[in-house]
Amino acid sequence: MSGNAIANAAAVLDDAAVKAQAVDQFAPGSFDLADAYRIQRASIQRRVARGDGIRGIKLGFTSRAKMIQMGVDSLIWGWLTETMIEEEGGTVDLGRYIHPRVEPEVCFLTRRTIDRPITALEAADYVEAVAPALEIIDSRYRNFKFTLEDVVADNCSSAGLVVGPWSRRFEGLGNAGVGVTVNGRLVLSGSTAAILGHPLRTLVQASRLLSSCERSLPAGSLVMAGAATAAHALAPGAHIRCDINGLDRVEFFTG
Ligand code: OOG
Repeated sequence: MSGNAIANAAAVLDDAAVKAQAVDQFAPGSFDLADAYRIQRASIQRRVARGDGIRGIKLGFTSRAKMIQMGVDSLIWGWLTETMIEEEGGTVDLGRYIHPRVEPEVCFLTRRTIDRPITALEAADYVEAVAPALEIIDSRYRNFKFTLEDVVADNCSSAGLVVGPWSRRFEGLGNAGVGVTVNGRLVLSGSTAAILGHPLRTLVQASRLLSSCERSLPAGSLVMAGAATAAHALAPGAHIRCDINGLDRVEFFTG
């Protein structure tokens, strides 16, 4: 794909996000996965040029539940920026989203620069703290329908994130119960074991993915490990709360 075509596709997706207006999927076979990551990078550069800052990365499709819900079967990654961070306990204005969905996640704060592939044994040493988190995904494609290449180009549907209190309680993280309630009613439940068997493994995967495209992640970055369950559609006037056993809770309201 030419540099121009990459820039054009990035502009289409970035405009869709800014205007909160869905766009059509790209024609099948328009670009391959390597080009999809180039489009993703170009769209993030547009955000950065507007003054947004990179805060970390997210992994996607780290659980079977997510792969099945979206019909995609490869692990993907995208960027998290400053303006995506919503206030914990605050009200999220759904007006800036197209068709937002929420999913329960584990968020890591990194302690060391990740600049090479790391092993599972090393992963804990790269973590400063862990927090329960809620990701708000919002595909820029009409009807939330996409191919693997489409969703990668669209920065893996990254749109918002709400991060709960940080802690260093890693003991039960490999198999902690996860529950999401909407207005007090349980809508999603599962275990952190659904995330690659143990959420810490996402750091291993992240380090490999970053190395394969010659990128590194500075200490102090956020790493969202991917949803433990399928995603749930958001509507205004709701109180969303996620509890992860052994960690704290994280919540927000929708307006
Ligand atoms: C793509 C993003 C997947 C996750 O946690 O697995 C994702 C999507 O489902 O729109 O964020």
